[in-house]
Amino acid sequence: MYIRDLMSTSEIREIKELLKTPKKIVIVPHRNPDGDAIGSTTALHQYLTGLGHESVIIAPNDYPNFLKWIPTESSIIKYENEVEKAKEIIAAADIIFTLDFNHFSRTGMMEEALKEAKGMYIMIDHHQAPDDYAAYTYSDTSMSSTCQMVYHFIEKLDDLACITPEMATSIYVGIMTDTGSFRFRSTTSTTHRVIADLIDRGADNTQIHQNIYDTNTYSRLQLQGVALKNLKVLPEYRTAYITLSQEELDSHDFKKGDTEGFVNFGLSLEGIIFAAIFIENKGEGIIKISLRSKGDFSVNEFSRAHFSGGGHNNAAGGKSELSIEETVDKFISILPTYKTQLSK
Ligand SMILES: [Mn+2]
Repeated sequence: MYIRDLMSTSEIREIKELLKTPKKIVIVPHRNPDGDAIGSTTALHQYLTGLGHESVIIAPNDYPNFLKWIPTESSIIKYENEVEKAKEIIAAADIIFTLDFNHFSRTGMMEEALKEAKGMYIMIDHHQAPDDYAAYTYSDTSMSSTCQMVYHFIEKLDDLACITPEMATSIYVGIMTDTGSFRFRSTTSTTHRVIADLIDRGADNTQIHQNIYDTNTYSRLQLQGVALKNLKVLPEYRTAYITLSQEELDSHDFKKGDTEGFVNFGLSLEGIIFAAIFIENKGEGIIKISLRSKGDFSVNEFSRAHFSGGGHNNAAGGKSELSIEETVDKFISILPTYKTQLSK
């Protein structure tokens, strides 16, 4: 497998040429889309529509309510709900953009339809170890977000003037959510320059922040209380973890997205550099795991090695088919192997 980091100028020229005539385009985010996935797909969708293309976003499944105000998101087709219609659109596409993921398996049940598609693939993504299915791969793991890459993609095509206030809003959302509001290491001076330009182009930063973060419900706040009560600290490994059982979720009217950000509570403790959350999902028969770290400790490698997942150096996901207690026991039993790295 070959990995190419950035698009060459000749590739950009080819893509520009390709987009000169109207095309049937499908844009696909990963399963369980987050702010970056919805922000990047809607921004690209608006851009391509503006150029005169026939563009459709098809998401594998639904996403949380706090994202349901982003410009043009209401037009997104959810594959899970409209399989036949979505399959037809995918099969007829000339170009398929895949955003914020780099392996078909990240689209769940959509994988098959994507594998059978005849259209040309263009990948824009910042996750590690991209697959090689795309004719054009714009992969850069140093990027804060796919949204920032969509901005640079439009910049490379010399079309920044096409960015409307709505597109600026979409792009802003993904950069803000994927950087923990501009505080993660991936936030560079360039990220801030992009953000400044988006504000100049009409993104209302205060309103966007409110729309995403000031959407708590009483039951979610109560669930947050349970998570904090369950927080355990392992000072010798500078590690903290949280568990949430299905029962605890059920008694707090749990909805998709309610536990978003909970994993970071542990990381806010002084001296803690590794945080985990274990969330029971009886429906899928698994424990969903989120991992976060500060500094050099790679939760991507940790998850790949032990919890069949992956992601970025400082943020990764994983899963376990053991019970929640067994999963936590396994987690704790692995930590001594990493003692040197964790005590650095
Ligand atoms: Mn992302």
